[in-house]
Amino acid sequence: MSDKKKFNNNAQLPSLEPNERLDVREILDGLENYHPAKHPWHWREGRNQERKIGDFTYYETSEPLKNSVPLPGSRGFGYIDPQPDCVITTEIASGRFEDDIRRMRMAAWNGADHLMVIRTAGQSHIDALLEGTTQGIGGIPVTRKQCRATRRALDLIEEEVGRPLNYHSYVSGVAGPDIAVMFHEEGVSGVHQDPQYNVLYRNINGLRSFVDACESKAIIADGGMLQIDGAHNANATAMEAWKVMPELMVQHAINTAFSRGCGIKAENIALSTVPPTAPPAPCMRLDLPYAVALRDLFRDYKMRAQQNTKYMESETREATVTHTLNMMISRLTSADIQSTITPDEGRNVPWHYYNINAVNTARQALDGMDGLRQMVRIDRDGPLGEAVRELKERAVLFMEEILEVGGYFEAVEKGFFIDNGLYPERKGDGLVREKNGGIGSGTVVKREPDYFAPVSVHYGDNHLPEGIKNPSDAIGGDTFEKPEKIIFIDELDPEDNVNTRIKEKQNYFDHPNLVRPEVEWLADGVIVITLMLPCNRRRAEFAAIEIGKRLGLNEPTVIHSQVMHPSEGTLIELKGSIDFDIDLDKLDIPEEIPVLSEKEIRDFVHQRPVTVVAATVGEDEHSVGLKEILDIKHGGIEGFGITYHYLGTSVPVDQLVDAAIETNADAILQSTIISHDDVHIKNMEKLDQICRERGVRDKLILVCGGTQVTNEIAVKAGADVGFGRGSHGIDVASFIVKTLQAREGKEEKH
Ligand code: Z98
Repeated sequence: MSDKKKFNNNAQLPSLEPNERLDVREILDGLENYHPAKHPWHWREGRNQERKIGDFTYYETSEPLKNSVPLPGSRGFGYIDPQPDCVITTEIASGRFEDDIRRMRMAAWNGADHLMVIRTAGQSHIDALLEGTTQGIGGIPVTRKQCRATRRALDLIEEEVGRPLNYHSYVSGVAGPDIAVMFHEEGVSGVHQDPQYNVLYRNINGLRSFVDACESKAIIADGGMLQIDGAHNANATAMEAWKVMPELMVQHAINTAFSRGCGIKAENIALSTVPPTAPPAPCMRLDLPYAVALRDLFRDYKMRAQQNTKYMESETREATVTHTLNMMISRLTSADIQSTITPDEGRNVPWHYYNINAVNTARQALDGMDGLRQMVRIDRDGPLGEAVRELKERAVLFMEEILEVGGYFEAVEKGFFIDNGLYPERKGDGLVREKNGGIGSGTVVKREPDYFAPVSVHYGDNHLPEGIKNPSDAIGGDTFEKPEKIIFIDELDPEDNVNTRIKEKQNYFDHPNLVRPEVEWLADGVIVITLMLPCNRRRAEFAAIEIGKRLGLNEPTVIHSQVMHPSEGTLIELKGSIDFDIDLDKLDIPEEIPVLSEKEIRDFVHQRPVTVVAATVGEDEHSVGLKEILDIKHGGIEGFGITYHYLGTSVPVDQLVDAAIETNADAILQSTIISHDDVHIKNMEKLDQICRERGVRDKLILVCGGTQVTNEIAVKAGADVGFGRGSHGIDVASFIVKTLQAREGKEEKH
């Protein structure tokens, strides 16, 4: 019996329906009896093999998803969705776990399989587990209930997308080991754990941190979780991040060696690496040697390449370019995990749809660079080899000096770390942490000679009392072995919990037809508008706020402004919120005509040539709309191999029909751009009527278009289909092909 079946007892939920929102109430129902299976880290399946997807051969992909949202450009390739070989991470931080899980579902559909939740500000300083589902700031308070609910939701989501999902959070702070135990119990697959992080960034006593880390790491090892270290934080913290490259290597070395000593297997240890620079710095020349040097020194370990956010301002375009350059390095040096963060830190708001965009930037760039290393080789003979050697030397010298001064704690006390000098140069501006100072100093107690802990996973000496074989036998099995022994504490705060939040949003739960835009939380009402104002930046920002007020937005705030020219123009992105709902049931939504992929259309036309005649009819001299539908240059039907005869403008309807008969056409494309006195309707009726009179109505497909044409109007007037504003060649080509397929398929059967 699999672990999953054994522990899921009666708490199995029905599968998710792609066309229904995930209902957190179902996830919470019976949660106290739900025990997630152990979820060791999962790498994507089917890597390192050639794979044929659509018309192409790929070399760096993994198994496809069962359900996904393909990249928009896939339309040109038959909606293929190659999944890169590396795990893709998204970081999620709404502050409410019930909204986090909806983001996770979206991210999973867009190709993420590493869902990392950020913890609420300050949780590192709390010396015990938190309980309940309180709201957080910049992340969620990580608690058992929230973890269990998230894992339960992910169990459903992974079934929906057809790929296991790694759930990840942080084992740091003074409650580190408690959190590690809880994560093991609740099926967490990946964690950040690095005692140096506590020391440097959370000012937790060094000795306490390293002792705690031993216990945490033993538990992480037993859970088969993947561990990510914290070296990249030096990069994010240092003023001149590219100067701390040798130090980063030293930090990686300390945590990897320490983790191995605590029992974590090398394949479950990932280095957290970030390219240290970004444009306009000549980043490739600095970042590539760094990535190569890391792989030289840490061959046995996995590489988690994190998106560089240090130089990110509020412009998403800029962030996307930096991210893409980062992925060039990931492809050239082979990353095991590609991390993405919402490219929005500069706006200081968790815009979750940008989270998804970051995941898509990864999927797109990695797919696009598939197999790059077959054609491009790292040239170690030139400046790259030189830079790699130099970096490694600097790192080794740094480590030697740590040993010379008496070890890690002494080095930290002397301010060796986060110094902005390129080692061996020192600027003297490093972080100083006293050996005996910091939170939790003096709290480490030496174990008694007969120390005994009745648990199945433990670090260090454990003296078994006589007659006991396994330590946990002393208590009849521990919570790792008997999850039913876990004490589930529900809500401690009567006000601040998921139930009160659900009640506040009750209307949206009861009526899924009611929608309000959202960014962070369900129906928060937040929207963004883009404006170009012909003035300087400062005045544009104030003008934009005034525009927001007049539009009736609540709290209009400028989240991005970009100078196009000091006086000609400033581009502004303005956020604000609205407080009305749209009732989807009250909208008059015309039926959507599903469109075939470009490939399907081309393949059909290749087998069975298609000819059409086209014209703007009546007194109408406008040709632009129809040309867009026809010409190859504008994505018109010609591009799919369809032959067209264009008769021009102001063509009488009967001439169009004659031409169709003469050329033995399959379809007529009739356009009326300018219409008064319903002439567009009259033209369509006339077309149908003439075709009937000439006995060709059943043979010809009548396609009518124009600015005032809708499908409903056209069909009512006797056409087969109508295309209005915003229609493209593919819409028309798809309709023609589908109609021919339906007709000719039927004929064959007869
Ligand atoms: C990341 N975007 O790495 P608090 N431990 C380590 C960390 O790196 C972090 C934490 C703990 C980054 C996120 N990293 C930043 C080694 C955070 C978090 O104390 O809860 O913030 O710990 O994915």
